[in-house]
Amino acid sequence: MKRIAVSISALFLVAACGGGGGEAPASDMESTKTETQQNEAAQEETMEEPANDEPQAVTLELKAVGETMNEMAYEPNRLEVPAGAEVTVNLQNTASAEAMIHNVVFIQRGAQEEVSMAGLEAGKENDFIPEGNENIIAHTALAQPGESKSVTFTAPEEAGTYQFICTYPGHTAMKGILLVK
Ligand SMILES: [Cu+2]
Repeated sequence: MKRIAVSISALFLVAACGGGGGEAPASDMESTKTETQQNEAAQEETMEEPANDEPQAVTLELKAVGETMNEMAYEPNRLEVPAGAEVTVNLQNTASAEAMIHNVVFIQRGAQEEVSMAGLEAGKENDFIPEGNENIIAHTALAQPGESKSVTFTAPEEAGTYQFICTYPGHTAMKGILLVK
């Protein structure tokens, strides 16, 4: 997104210089430049929302690994997606131990405790997902050992750091970072 703003600014500069003619006195050039810079600043602000760009589609593979509570983890524990992209995450539970049941829940940063507690209340019949929780961006269903579950969602428009967690009871050690760029 930054790149778009910069290239538009560059076009702007070229246009401003092209129209100025070679003969303009230095003071005029100076004022034109200042004006251009101001326009650039305004431009960047309005560029926050991408103009009718088609959303990018991204597919990511995520593994849940480990056979014990001590080993269990996401691989990788850091995912990166473009802001506003259409994201598909394939969660593959590689475990064979019975207790290794996992989901992946993408949440607002810092919301792990709240979402985990609410998930516990939601219970197994809801895959430990509290329906309608505003801290949840997206989630898969529970994946039994050896199973895979997918989820497709729109990445947040706001760039920044988000999290993903497993809401299966006792699995708070399973977490990762979702970086939205
Ligand atoms: Cu888990």
